Amino acid sequence: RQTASAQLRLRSSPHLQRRSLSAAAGSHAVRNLLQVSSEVADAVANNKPVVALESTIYTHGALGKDLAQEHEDLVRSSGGIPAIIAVVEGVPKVGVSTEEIMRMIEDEGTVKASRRDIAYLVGMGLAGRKMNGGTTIAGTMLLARLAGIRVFGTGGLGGVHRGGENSLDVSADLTELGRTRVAVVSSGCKGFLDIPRTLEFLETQGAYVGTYADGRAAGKVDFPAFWARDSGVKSPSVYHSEREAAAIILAQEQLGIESGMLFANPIAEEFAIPAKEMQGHIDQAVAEADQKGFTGSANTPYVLQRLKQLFGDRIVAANKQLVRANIVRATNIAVELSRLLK
Ligand code: PSU
Ligand code: MN
Repeated sequence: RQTASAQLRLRSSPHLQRRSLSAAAGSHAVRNLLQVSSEVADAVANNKPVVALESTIYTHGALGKDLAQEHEDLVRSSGGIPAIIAVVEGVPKVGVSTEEIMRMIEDEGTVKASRRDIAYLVGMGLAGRKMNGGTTIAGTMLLARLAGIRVFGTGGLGGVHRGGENSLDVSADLTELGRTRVAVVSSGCKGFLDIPRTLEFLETQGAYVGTYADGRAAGKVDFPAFWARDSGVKSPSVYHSEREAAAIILAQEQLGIESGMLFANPIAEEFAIPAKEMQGHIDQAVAEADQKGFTGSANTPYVLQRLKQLFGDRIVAANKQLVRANIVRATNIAVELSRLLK
């Protein structure tokens, strides 16, 4: 173990680190448009453990107004530096304040912002029409990468929707993982998605997918389904520790492989809701969304909101807990990565 660590340290020369930043991140134009808080900029420059946090979860997740502050506190108490990411009044920001998030929650016009929406919101802002955007996993990864952030903790990844082979409703989170080198820690993806096709798609995109083994033998670990620990589909890979995850992230960077990585983290047993218990409610919510025409980017928020009504507080508690656990796991990975880079 010592030897591997020494090797990783040796190879992380300042030269390699500089080159590993994307060409765009170094350009004047990006530096002028992208606003990175001084705390986050300093932390990135000095390889401190920065953790990106998405804002869609606050603006469109309906999990409560204090969530952003709770998450920031959690990153800090775990030894990291939080970087909430959003488009605030037309400005793409990394290191958004919790006051700004509050204002975005209150603004009914706040857009759910994926990759396709970023330049639109920023361009409109430049033209004088200032809009807010809560960034999805895809939108957050894109901006995190531009700011040089390597690790991102969140709830659930978007995926291939049921019937996606016909509707082509495939979350841009998946293609983002194929093209943007950021490590995402999530509880897999929602049980109302088509998980086998989601994993097939990620494989095609060249995105690493590993699940925290939690003491289980590799062959026994499912890719998790958000509220449920098991999805019935085996995880393509497993990791056994945060240090292993950090080493995998560093290897990807030093090999210059540009794709992102997904480190799945199953929900804790005591908060988990077995898939069988949820199936009926999921089927109902998905069917309703279909009938009422909640397609595209409106699908996930509708289904989540409906499940909350159908299933009650237990689902909210599970959702909150799993996001917290993922943020702690992400922070621990960032801390390990920071050690490897010293
Ligand atoms: N999972 C949640 N709450 C959410 C989302 C996922 O528990 O709000 C959001 C994430 O931001 C994710 C997005 O990136 O939904 C995926 O949406 P779509 O399927 O439209 O790409
Ligand atoms: Mn979609």
